[in-house]
Amino acid sequence: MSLVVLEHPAEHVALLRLNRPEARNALSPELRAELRSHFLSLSEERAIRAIIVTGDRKAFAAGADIRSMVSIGPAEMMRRGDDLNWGAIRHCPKPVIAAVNGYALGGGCELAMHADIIVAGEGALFGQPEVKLGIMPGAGGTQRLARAVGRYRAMLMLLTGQPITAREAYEAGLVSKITPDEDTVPEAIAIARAIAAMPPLAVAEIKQVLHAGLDAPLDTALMLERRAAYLLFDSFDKREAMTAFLEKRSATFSGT
Ligand code: DAK
Repeated sequence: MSLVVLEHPAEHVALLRLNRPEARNALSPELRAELRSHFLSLSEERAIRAIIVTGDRKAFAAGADIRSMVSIGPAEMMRRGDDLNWGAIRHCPKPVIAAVNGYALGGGCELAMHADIIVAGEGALFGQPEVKLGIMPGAGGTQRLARAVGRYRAMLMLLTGQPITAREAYEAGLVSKITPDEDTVPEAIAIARAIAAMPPLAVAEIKQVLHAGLDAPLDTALMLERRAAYLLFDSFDKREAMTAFLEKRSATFSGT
């Protein structure tokens, strides 16, 4: 049985469903390897224009698999090379949408924060409880969380291990949109379809520039933005989109 199930809920849209419900979708080494392999191939698949990651109603993911970590030391953790798994998601050029229901804890919260857009069900809980286990986040939990919600809210969550609700996460800027629990995945699919209908080169450039620019000095980031914007003027899709607007018809994009 696959630990990550690949579905195609709409044209140009891939959905990856974590499938370890009995362990609250804890991210075992095997599950991470499957997730990585899906991201590597979907990143290269031209027909795919948006990727959704989701879990089930009880858990998006309850974090790294504690059972697989309880008796290992730093050398074994390093040998596992987990950053290669995260890197496959981090470097994915397609927009990634996390559809979160239930627990998004530890590595699960970090997985959600690897996404470009987070849609959360009202009952979702986001937290970094690693401190309770005598460790700390190792996949961006201190850095991405602080960038998303600010250092003071992040510090509170990280040092107490207490989760926040979907509503609190939305108000803090960690969540893009809240939905009733049953609508989380349909909403993520609707967003993915809307993105998939956009010119792919423009989508890819916007994603790349937003991420790269956020951690660069403002002048450098603005230059990155201008360069990418100039580049898009060379695309077939830009000519098609503007011509279609002037001719009052809908555009057809080829990703060129
Ligand atoms: N790992 C392994 N098994 C887990 C799990 C996890 N993270 N979370 C839940 N499970 C398993 C439970 O052991 C239980 O298994 P059985 O006893 O049935 O065999 C089953 O899932 C159902 O769990 P519960 O009975 O506890 O279910 P509840 O609905 O009552 O509670 C819960 C759900 C998510 C609130 C609770 O299970 C929970 O607190 N889970 C642990 C959450 C957590 O502490 N997450 C953080 C894990 S550490 C690194 C540095 C750090 C890390 C990794 C790398 N580097 C240096 C690179 C670590 C990151 C983490 O994420």
